[in-house]
Amino acid sequence: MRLEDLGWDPVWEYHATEAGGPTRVPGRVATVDRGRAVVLTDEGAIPASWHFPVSVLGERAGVMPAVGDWAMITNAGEVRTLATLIPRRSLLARGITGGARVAQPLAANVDLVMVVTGLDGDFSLRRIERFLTLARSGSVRALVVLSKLDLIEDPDEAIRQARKATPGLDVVTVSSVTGDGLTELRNEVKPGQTVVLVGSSGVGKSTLINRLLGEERLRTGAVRESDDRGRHVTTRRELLQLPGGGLVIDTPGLREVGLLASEEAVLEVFPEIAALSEQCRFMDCSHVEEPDCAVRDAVQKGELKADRLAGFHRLVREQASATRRATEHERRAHDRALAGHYRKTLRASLRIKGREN
Ligand SMILES: Nc1nc2c(ncn2[C@@H]2O[C@H](COP(=O)(O)OP(=O)(O)OP(=O)(O)O)[C@@H](O)[C@H]2O)c(=O)[nH]1
Ligand SMILES: [Mg+2]
Ligand SMILES: [Zn+2]
Repeated sequence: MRLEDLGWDPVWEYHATEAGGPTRVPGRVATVDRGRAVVLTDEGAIPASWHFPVSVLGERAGVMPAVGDWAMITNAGEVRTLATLIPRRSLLARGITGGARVAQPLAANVDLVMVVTGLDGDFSLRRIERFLTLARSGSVRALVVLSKLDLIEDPDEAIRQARKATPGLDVVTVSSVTGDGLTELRNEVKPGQTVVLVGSSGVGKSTLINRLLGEERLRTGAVRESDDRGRHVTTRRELLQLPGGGLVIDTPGLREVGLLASEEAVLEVFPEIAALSEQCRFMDCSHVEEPDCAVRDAVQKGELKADRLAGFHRLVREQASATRRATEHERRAHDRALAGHYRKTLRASLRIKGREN
């Protein structure tokens, strides 16, 4: 493994020299679990332990390490550790644009966000919009990927709507089954650049990456027949190298949009649970039965009252059923309104530009 193939360049090198010394080597964080990370270095993939907060070179406050981070790790000893992170060029995080609570880091040093939506029964403009906020949170360029092209007879209307709702962005249609659009997608992952795929569970992110890798490396899973939703097959973010250069990050499908919004509202009422959930192994942990759940751990240790967690679950359930009651009709209306909103915003920004000139 050469560092250059992982996106290493003279600027990273400069920082690494500053943070370096004979006992540290640079590498790129490929996966992050609680207290453990896998770091890709020129000696290969190395497991390293970490403790929150991890220091960042030249910055006062430490952070949670994120997939995509460049890090200096100790170069000897039985247990290698993440010694320090090199300042990020970009960070995608959930919760920043919501103006809410704690931001959860999703991926660092990303050049492009691919927002993936299926052209099957799960197609939703609103969801595309929700995922675009992630790209905006990190000021990273976004690309809209409409997947499962083989499953729709006449995709034109959906494509037209998606283009209209995302002015200024490229929209690519692909099928992992027929291979349509894969070359175009592959060309978007330039050597040395890092692309992250985001989108709901079941839209085919891992399948796409397997196609780009040319092998079945990532686990994929069937969607529910009733509504084409996925079953959260991918459980953690992972950075992978594509043959021929370029890096991709696979991510677990975030919760469905409505739930995500209500979930955030619920978390505002339970700030201590919001803070704890940052340490759960899974980003979308529901604190019910997932392994390594920091919230349930806290209850067990007596740091959080069981009543509070029960109250939290009750409110989440209520919100979820309220979301389910929203009819298809309402969703359509919302999508139409959103398309209108985009048109207006675009017109307004054109007017502003016109005035400046
Ligand atoms: N027909 C068709 N099926 C696809 C396509 N891409 C993926 N699938 C299927 O969709 C299902 C879900 O695919 P995954 O790749 O696991 O979806 P994902 O987005 O990674 O889902 P999570 O990991 O749960 O977030 C699998 O059964 C895939 O075989 C496609 O282009 N066409
Ligand atoms: Mg997946
Ligand atoms: Zn949890």
